Amino acid sequence: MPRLVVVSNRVADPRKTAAGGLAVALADVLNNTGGLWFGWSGKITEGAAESGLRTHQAGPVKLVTIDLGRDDYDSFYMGYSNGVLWPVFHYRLDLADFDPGYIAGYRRVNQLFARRLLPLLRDDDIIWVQDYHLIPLAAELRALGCTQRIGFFLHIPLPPPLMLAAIPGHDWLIRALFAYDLVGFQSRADHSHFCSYVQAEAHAQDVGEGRRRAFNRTVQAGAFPIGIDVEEFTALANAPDGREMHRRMRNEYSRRKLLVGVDRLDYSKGLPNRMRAFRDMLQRYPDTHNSATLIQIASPSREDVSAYTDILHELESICGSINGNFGELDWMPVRYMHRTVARTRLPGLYRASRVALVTPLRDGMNLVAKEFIAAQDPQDPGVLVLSRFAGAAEQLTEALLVNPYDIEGTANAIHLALQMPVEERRTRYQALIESIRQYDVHWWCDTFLDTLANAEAEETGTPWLRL
Ligand code: GDG
Repeated sequence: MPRLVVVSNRVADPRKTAAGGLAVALADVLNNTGGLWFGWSGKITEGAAESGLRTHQAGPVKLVTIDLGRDDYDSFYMGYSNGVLWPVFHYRLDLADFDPGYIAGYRRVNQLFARRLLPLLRDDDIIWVQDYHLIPLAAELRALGCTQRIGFFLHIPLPPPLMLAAIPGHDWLIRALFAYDLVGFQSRADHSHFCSYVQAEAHAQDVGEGRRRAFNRTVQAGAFPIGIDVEEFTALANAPDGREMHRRMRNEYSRRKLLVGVDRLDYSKGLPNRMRAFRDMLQRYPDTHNSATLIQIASPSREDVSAYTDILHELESICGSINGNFGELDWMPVRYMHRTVARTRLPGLYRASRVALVTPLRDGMNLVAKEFIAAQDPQDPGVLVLSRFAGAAEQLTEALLVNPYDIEGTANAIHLALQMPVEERRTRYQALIESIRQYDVHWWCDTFLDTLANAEAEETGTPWLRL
């Protein structure tokens, strides 16, 4: 059995719970398979490029991390990854900062990762690289002579070709994907953007079975929608913390229907639009006054990026005005918390809620949508209001799908969700839970790794042209 080597920007102890979709999914995978997890320690130190590796055994998983220098952090992490790729890949060209200095740092850190990882590899390892920070990693590893199977999974969306083409050096970036044996996307839409891009910009040939040939290389690509560990999440809902949270929420809100939103505080998650839709619903449907409360958890994320400070202020201001305009002595329409809630308590909160609002403007997948359904009581399930722009909308078609830019339409859908009779809630829930069970995190991992193991190997002797 080959060893699995996962490489991602950040590494987390898989035995501890984490806030963040990627960390949660990878912890599930590695806890089951064991192996090596390589990435950045999260520490910034002087002379980092020469400093030692930090190694830590966490159950079946060996964690190996490196530090970054201040310049690398600024240009690789803050600059290119989160100032260029994150906004553009989420269709926010207006928020991108195309500083020409960033790309050198991005390249330098990917080279550093390759140099430090290579001596740790065994001949029959399978390497699985995660997400947008590390797109050129396989090309850098290949340039150092690495011949192992390497797969890549993009957790965030891939935008349509013309939007991608706004990134200076976009051709370099996409060409780097051809150093992988398999490239996975969250949705069919993302995969089709990749196919149209490589056809339009690189005249790629479709050589069958999901394979595309360009730049003298062939790569296999496809959609592998990520899922959750349904069993683990259901067990959390029934564990003492989950039950206690459920009981407390039910007691506290016994006279009211609860709506819930749980997101990292990020502009892609559409939080201000969600609040506007909730306010619009309160305005147009007086029956909801005193009878509906929205709990919004916005867990802190990348606080050193200015776009995040802006969204924080915008959100605080809308929530304040909703409570100021509609609140009563004994009713606050919105309870907004800018903090992380313990993972063990989330299922209880989801289960006590009649409606979940998952309304990103763009999202690779969105695991909260799946967690909410997994936590429901099958006899009295809540309703999922889901943005059509979340990758999850391709699978979860029995949710109430909304366009989060359409405030009035979203407000109507929230009202409909609050009024939905139990029979319809059960029917929708059944379809949703079946899909979530079938395409869970184990399906995601097994399908990706099987496809990677069986991907047709590149002809031996094809030299990898340096990027
Ligand atoms: C990326 C893509 C894709 C959130 N707040 C708290 C908390 N969370 C947990 C949730 C869930 C996870 O974080 C968030 O999942 P998302 O899917 O929304 O992910 P992103 O962090 O944006 O991650 C995304 C994902 O990768 C996986 O591929 O789905 O599209 O953007 O698990 O429960 N957890 C705790 N406290 C919080 O306050 N404990």
